[in-house]
Formats: sequence, C-alpha cells, structure tokens
Amino acid sequence: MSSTTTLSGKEVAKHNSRESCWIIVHGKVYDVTEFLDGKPNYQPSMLQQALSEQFQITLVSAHAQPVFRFLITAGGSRIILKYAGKDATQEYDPIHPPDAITNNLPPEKHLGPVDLDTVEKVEVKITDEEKARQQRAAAKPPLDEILNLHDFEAIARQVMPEKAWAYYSSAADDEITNRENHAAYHRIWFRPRVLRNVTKVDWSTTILGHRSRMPLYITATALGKLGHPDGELNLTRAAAKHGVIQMIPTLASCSFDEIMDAAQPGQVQFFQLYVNKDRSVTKRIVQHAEKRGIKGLFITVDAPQLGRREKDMRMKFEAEDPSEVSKAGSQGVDRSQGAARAISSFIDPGLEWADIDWFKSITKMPLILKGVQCWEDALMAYDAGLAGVVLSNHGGRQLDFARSGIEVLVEVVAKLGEKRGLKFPNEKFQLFVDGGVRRATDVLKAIALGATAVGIGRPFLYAFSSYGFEGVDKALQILHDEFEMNLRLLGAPTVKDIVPGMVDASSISSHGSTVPGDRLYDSNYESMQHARLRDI
Ligand code: PPY
Repeated sequence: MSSTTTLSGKEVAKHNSRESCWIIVHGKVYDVTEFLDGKPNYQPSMLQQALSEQFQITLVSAHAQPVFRFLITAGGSRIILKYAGKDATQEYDPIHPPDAITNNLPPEKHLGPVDLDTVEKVEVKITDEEKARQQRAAAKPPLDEILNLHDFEAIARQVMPEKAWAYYSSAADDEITNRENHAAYHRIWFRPRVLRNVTKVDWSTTILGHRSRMPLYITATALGKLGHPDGELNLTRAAAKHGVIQMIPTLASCSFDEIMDAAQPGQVQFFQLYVNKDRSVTKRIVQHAEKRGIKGLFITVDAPQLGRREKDMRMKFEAEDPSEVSKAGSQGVDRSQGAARAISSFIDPGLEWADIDWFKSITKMPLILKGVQCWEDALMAYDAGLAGVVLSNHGGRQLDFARSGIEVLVEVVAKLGEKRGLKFPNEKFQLFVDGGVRRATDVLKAIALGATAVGIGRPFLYAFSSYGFEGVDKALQILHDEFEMNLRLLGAPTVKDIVPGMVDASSISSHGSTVPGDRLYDSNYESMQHARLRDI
C-alpha cells in the first residue's frame, strides 16, 4: 500500500479485528495487528533495533518484545482492539510522545493519511464519575485564590482523572518515606539574624555553573500528559519565563526533541537518564542530549527495580477485569503491578560503579548521580570525579523507610568535610536535594545546610494538571514571593548569606521526635486503601 494514498474512514473501519487491526493516530493509519497479544510479533533482535531508535517510547517487556505504552499501561490488546479501525489519538496521546508510533513501527506498517472527515468518531462514554469530575474542574478557583503550593495539590486531587492522580501521588509501600520527606523539614528550625540591610534581596544562584533565578530546579517526573495535554511543555515554558532550569525526564510524554524545540534560545536544561540494559541505546540518547545542548546528565541510581506503588496498582485492579489483570499477559508483562512497574523493565539493574568510566568516555556533560542516600555513596561519587549527587529517595516512590534527602544532606556535608576537607556549597562537587519541598523555607533550609539547589517535582505536576502553563507560572511566582520575604526575615540579602548558623538541624535524625503537623500537607495526603469486596 502506498503511504501517500489518502485512505477513507470506511476502508480503515474494515480492519477492526485481531486478524487485521488498523488504527488512526494524528490523521495517519497504522497496521498494528502484530502488536496484539497472541500474534507472532517481531524477532527480538529487530525489536531491539526498533527500541534503540528511541528507547523513551518503545518499551521492552520481560520477553524483550517492544510494546506500545498503552498496551501495558491501559489494558493490553483490549485497548487497541477498542480502537481497531478507528481514531485512537485520544487514548494514545497522554502516554506516548507524538513520534512514538512513527519511529517504532516499521515503515511498511505506515499506511498513509486518512480523510478525517470520513472517519466515524469514537463514541466516548462519559461515566457519572467523569461527569462529576468535569463539574469539579469547572468549579476550580481562579489562580489569584491559589496562595501556596499545597493549594495546587488540593485542587489537582479533585479535578484530575483518578488514574493520573493515582500515578502522580502514589509512593512506595506504606508511603512512610513519602510523608517523611515533607515532615523532615519540620525538624529544622531557623536562627534568623537581625539588623542586616535587606532592602534589596537576591535569591538567584548558579547551578553547575548556570544562572538560575532561584535556588531550585524543576525535577524530572514522568508522563506529563496524564495531567495536561501539553505535558512537560508547560514546565519548559514556565522555566523559560522564570529563569529556572528544567530537568527533562527519560519518560516524558512529549518527545525529547519536542521539549528542546520548545525551549527559548539559551535556556538551560538538564536531562534525567534511566540506563537501558542495552548500552548502545543509552549511548545514543546521551550523545543526542549532549548535541542538543543539555548541560547536565542526572543518572538515576535509585531504581534498579521500580517500587511498589499500591495506589497506582489498586487503580489498575479497579479499572480492569480482575481475572485479566492478575495474571501475566501473553506479552510477559504482569499488568497487576501498576502502570509504572509494568513499563520499567528496560531499566538496567546491573548498573554499577564500574560503569562511571564508560559514561565519562561517551560524554563531556557533567555527570550527577540522582538518588544517593548515604554519605558513603556520596563520597564514592566525589572520588569518582562526578560533578555532584542528588540526595533523593525518588519522591518516596522506591525504598520505603529510606531517609529524606534533607536528613542525608546533613550527614553528607559532615562526612565529606571530615574525610576530604570539602566545604559546601561547593562549586566542584554540588549537592542537590529533592522530595517533600512545598515552601521556599524548605529550600532555604537545604541551602543553609550546604545544598546548591533543591529539586521540586510533584507540585509542578499538580500546578499544570489543574491550570496548565499558568499554574506552573503561578507556582514559580509564589516561590519567588516566598523567597523575597523569607530572605528578609532571615537577614540574608543573598543566597551566599544563608549559612549553616541560620538553622538548627540538631533534631534531623530524631525519627521519633514529634513535630508540628502541617495541616495543609496532611489534608492533601490521601490515605491508602485496603483491598475491598467486589460489588455484589
Ligand atoms: C516513577 O514513576 O517514579 C518514575 O520515575 C517514572 C517511571 C515510570 C515508569 C517506569 C519507570 C519509571
């Protein structure tokens, strides 16, 4: 079939079965028959090849078969068959970069354009819950009533599709680390200075040698289009407007190039890397990132296997036929493990310290380990000549009872001082912290304790899920305003004036000590649910 012939909707509609399954995505027709469960599928070597073209979008199942994300995240072949012969764009868009299908399906499966006027619209059944959600979304308060980052979370929880909320908000096991990340900041108190001239305050800084208007960056979070059709581009645009740095995730919904293309000239961006089992894939991605001007490579080291996020998993159970999801599908992917776990099998659990030299040999970008959780590993990273570490537990989504980044910061600063005579913040070896940050005061505590900057993730997801770009713009403006006021109240005209003596962190490791509860944070925290009886 020539790929230039315009097909009619009627012709496409004939291919609506397991035997011949065509789908339409963005006005183009694709033959995806071979991706359905039970079909012979391509040989692994070819699949590996396809994978290597752009691993962000083609994912490998346990049997090294490439699958579309929606094959595993949204219910396997059934979801494709639902759109067989029809327009699948609305289902495809939130979880795939636009070029996923074009890059990963062999050219002979690209069947050409379709005359969209002749395509029968897929009837979207609006459930009562969805109707109620839409009503809540219409009742969102205007942005000028949003006063802090907690507010975005409170609104997002009510207006986001349930599955998206479950994916973004979920954390590992009993979610103890997730809550501790925020609570740890409550064990640090300020020791402000007075009678300092704070008429002018300046909270800008440099991160890996690049100017940032605030001592924070937008950290990497996956699948942005679950929350908003523009996905990560909301972050790119707001980062440009506010002069802050965005860390682009490996598993973005938008393609890497789309995000880079949306950046302003000179806009600084970092890249978060999941290391693929196939190192040739990783090499291509890293070198492409460098060529496109990425200024720092943050290698994720805390996710050799993805943590159990039970809110996410339970959502799958409730959404699917339990008899289907509880068993491994014929693609070898156990869908009962939740969306994130199901698509994580490409990450290499064999990554080790010896690989650092290989990274140095393939790129000149500064290398930072993201997910370091004790001073011993921070010291090894320093000795390995890396540019820094992110003290992070992956937003509480990996090892439950991992300590908060801010607590680890205190021991890293002490031990690297003792063992290598380092002082922080340090230009040559930079310390970053993420997890649980909701206020500029949280950031200031980390800076006082020696961090160069702090990563913020979920609050920006909640901001764009509720209000798109304007939400992120507002979130950053709120942080600007909080920095201005708090620098004055601390008696620190600039970031350099925020010194260890301005905080009392003596209780940081006292896990048993009580702290004042944060009512805003606590009321946003949604309790985990037990297993429930089926409807009778
Ligand atoms: C996370 O969900 O914590 C992630 O880091 C993203 C992700 C999503 C799916 C597979 C692996 C990682």
